[in-house]
Amino acid sequence: MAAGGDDLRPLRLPADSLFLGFDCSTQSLKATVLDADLTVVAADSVHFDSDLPHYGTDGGVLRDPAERGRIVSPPLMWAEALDLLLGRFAARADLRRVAAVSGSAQQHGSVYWARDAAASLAALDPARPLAPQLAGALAAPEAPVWMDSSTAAQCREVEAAMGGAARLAAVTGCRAHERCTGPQIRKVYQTRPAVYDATERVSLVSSFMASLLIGAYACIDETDGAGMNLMDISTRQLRQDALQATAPNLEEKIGRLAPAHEVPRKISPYFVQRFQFASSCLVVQWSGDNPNSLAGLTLSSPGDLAISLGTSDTVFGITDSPEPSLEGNILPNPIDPKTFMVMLCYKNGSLTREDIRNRYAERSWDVFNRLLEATTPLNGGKLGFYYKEHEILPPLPVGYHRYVVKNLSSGSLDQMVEHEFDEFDHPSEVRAIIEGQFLSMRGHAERCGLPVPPKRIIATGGASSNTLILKSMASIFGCPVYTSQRSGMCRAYSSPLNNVLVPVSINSASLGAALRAAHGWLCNQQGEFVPFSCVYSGRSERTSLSMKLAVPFVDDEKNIELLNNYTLLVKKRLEIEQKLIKRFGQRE
Ligand code: ADP
Ligand code: XUL
Repeated sequence: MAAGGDDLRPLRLPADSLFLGFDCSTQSLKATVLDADLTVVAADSVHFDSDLPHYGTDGGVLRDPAERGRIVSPPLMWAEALDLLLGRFAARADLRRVAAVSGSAQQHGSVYWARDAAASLAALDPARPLAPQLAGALAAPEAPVWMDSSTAAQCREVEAAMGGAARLAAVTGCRAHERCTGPQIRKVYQTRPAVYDATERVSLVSSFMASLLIGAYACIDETDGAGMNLMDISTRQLRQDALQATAPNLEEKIGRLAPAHEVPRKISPYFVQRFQFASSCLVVQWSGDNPNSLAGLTLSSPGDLAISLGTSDTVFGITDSPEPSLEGNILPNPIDPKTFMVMLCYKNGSLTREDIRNRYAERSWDVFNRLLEATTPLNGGKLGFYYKEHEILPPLPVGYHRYVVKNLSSGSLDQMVEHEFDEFDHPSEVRAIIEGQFLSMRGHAERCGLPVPPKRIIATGGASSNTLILKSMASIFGCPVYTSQRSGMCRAYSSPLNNVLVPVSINSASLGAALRAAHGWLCNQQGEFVPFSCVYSGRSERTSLSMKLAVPFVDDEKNIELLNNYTLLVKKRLEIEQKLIKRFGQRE
């Protein structure tokens, strides 16, 4: 077996093989295909709202008008998206070449399988689409997703039973956040006991999708499993006390947890017959979208910080000595069993930026960017706190709050004062949301022990295509910002187009899943775990994995002075957050 380290020579992947990675995120199902040289040869996506309008989702989710904060998605929509995307690939390419498949999915969401669902999964008819065959296999037609914030009562109960929020965070990797799967399951048990009783197995979105592919219940992987408040972060096993604090008979409903690199099974006959996969095609454990992004960005240096600007905004890095906190999440690193991933998650990401764009910038990113450029860094002390959704960090309900901070030039927090404001001029609103989000990320990242200032930031997610947004990120964090190649040309691999370059957009989570598929294939071939870098080492510069510098950071006098002023604004912002929590918040 190869030893660890970056100078590893890559292990050979079979010539002509392909590796398929999915990302079942909040708004879409995306897929990336890599060849044996790790070049992206195809990418595609199904957008839930527009491609599957019959599910009636908005941004991929359904909001319950009868219960504030209850946000769900239909699992059958994800199954139908899988069918649709594979149908498109099968029409263009020879899926027999796919040696392994893996995937990524939004974290925390829970799917409730009915009794005997395993039998339905094993007996799918390849002549018929997937979704209608699964309708009877679900104990509930809807899955609560990560955006749900209706479990505050269950969070308090679980924390109390586990000896408090800090202890729960120390043993499971995070306190009980509303989106965590344990409190979500407890709510189903308490409020819909018939659904809970009828449930044979609870899957996360990741293991639900893997179950479809293997035609049996797939294990929850240890990385995504850390977002449940049920797994011991040190032993990576379910904890009896946490299971008991959540719901009865839960252990059998969750099943065994497995490492992210485990190769559970071969692809099921349904996919072999319907889409012509080889029956030898391996299905590698699916995991969460943030862990897969970590893999796709090949994040391996503790000085690097990744910031994902998707539906949620997340900030993450790696460490070998994680410090549990009340704000962040600690997860096992999906590609290195010896280290951990530390992550912050914001619910007000892209959809809230879009709301400000729609209100103040004519619904256009071009206008938004023009307004951003028309304002100066620091925004004249204007600070915005925009919560279109009930926020996780800080825990605050829906509401927009605006302040103007005076005396920033005094250089002292004591002399700075703030005044509440109703609404800023349009350009200032635009700068206030962008600067506000990054000031918050910097302040909270520092409190969770993430590297601040980082050596560099690697930005990903939909909004990372906006260089002006990244420019603000670089000034506030005081470091250069890199992006993975978000888009580029790839060789078409269907026969009439062979070797013709076609444009694709590359998503880091599905790219990470495709790399994890290749890694799982190698682990299976070697009969043991091999370091993840064996997949890409020595060839990342030549492939779709290479990073490019999006915004440099020059540490001249002007930029350092600006950075120092941002440091003061970070402190002021955290102070105002505390005041807002006292006024509106529901938690300590
Ligand atoms: P997810 O994977 O969570 O479904 P994505 O990472 O695909 O989401 O990001 C989608 C978001 O990207 C959209 O909601 C949109 O607001 C944002 N986005 C796309 N282009 C831009 C842009 N030029 N500037 C800012 N945000 C953008
Ligand atoms: C992470 C989280 C979100 C989802 C959305 O804890 O809840 O980032 O994974 O994709």
